Amino acid sequence: MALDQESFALLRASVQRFIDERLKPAEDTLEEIDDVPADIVADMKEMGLFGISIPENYGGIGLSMSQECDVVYDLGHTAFAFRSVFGTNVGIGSQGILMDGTEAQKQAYLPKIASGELIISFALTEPNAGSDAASLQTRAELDGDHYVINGTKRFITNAPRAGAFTLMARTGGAGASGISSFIVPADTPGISLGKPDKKMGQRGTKTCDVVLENARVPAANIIGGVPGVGFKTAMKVLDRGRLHLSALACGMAHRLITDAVAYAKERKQFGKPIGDFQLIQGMLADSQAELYAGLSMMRDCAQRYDAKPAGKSDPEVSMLASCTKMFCTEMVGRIADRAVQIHGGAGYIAEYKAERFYRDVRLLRLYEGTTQIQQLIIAKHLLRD
Ligand code: COS
Repeated sequence: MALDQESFALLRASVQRFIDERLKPAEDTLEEIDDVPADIVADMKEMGLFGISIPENYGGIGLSMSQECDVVYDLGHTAFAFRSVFGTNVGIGSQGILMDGTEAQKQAYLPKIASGELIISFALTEPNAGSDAASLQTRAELDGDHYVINGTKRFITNAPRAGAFTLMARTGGAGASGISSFIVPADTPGISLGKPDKKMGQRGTKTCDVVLENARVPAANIIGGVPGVGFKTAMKVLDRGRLHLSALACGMAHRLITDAVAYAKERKQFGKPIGDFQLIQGMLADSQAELYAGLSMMRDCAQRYDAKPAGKSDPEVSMLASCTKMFCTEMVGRIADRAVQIHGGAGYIAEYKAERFYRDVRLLRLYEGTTQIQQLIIAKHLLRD
C-alpha cells in the first residue's frame, strides 16, 4: 500500500503548509486551553489526517509506512498534542482492526476512523500491567453471545475523546495466549472514565483511566473473531507504533536544532553571537549528527516494514523497530537537553519553546515500551537459538 508519488508530494506540501500556517501559531493557545482548538480538529478531518494509514477502499489515504513516517516527521515540528488528536486513529487504535480484523469489522469501523467521525483508543496498559503487558488482569467472560468485561485500563490516550477502544482482555488462562483483543464501543453500559491525568508535559493531549464494570460486548467484537491471539495483535500494533514515534522524535529533534541555531545566531555574549563559540558549536554538531543517524535508521526500518507482507510480523523488523525507537527517542532527549543548555537561563523559562519541548519529549522514552523494554526485545532477538 502506498500513495502515488505525485499525490503524496502534494499531500506532504499541504501538511507542511498547515503546520507552518495553522499549528505553529496555535502552540501557545494549545498550552493555555490544554486542548486542541475545535476549528483545527475540523481542518484535520477535512485534510484526511485521521485516515492517512487506512487503505483507500476503507475511506483512508493509504500511505505506506515510509510515507506515514515522512508526514509524522513533519508533524513532529510542532507541539505533539496536535498529532495526538488523530494519532490513535492512524496508529495504535486502528491498526489491530486493519491487521487482524474480519472483513465485517473493517467495513464497520475503518471508514469512520478514517474520517475522524469515530475516535478510537488503544487500551492495553493497566494499573498492574505496564511493561509486563502479558500479565494484564482485565477479564472477559463469555455469557451467551456476549463477553462481560471487568477491569481497569490506565493512561489511555484519547480516552476522553474516544467513541471506541481496541481493548485487550483475558478470555483464557495466564500469559500471552490467554489474551484477546476486542472492539469496545465507549458508550457500552458499565464503562466509565477516570479523571484526566495531570502530566509533566504534552498539554492538550488527553489520557485517563477506563473502568469496565460488567460491560457487555458482543462476542462478534473479538478482533478477527479468534480468541487468544490478542497479545500478538497488540505486539504487531506496537511494532508499527514504535516506528511512528521514531519519526515524531526525529521531527522534534529537527525543530529543536533549528530553534537552537536561531538562538545561537541572535544571542550575543562576550561581544559576539554565542554560535561563534566552539563549545556551542560542539553541541549543535553532535545534535545534527545524531539526528542524521536517527533519520537514517527510521527511513531504513520503514522501508523494511513496507517490504514485508502487510499485517504479518517479521522478528527482524520488530527488533529493528525497537532499535530505532530506542535510539530516536533517547536522541531527541539529548537534543532537547542541549537546546535548553544553548538557551541558557532562557531555556528554563516557559516563554521559550525549549522548556516546553524538553518536557514533552520525555514521554517518548516511556510509552509504547520504555527504552529498557526495547533493550529486552533487541537482546532477546540476538540471544535466541
Ligand atoms: N509480533 C508478533 N508476535 C509477537 C511479537 C511481535 N512483535 N512479540 C511477541 N510476539 C508473540 C511471541 O511470538 C509469543 O508467541 P508464541 O507464544 O506463539 O511464541 C507471544 O507473543 C508472547 O511473546 P513473549 O514471550 O515475547 O512475551 P513477553 O511476555 O516475554 O513480553 C514484551 C514481551 C516485554 C516485549 C511485551 O510485554 C512488551 O512489549 N511490553 C511493553 C508493552 C508496551 O509497549 N506497552 C505500552 C502500551 S501502549 S502506550
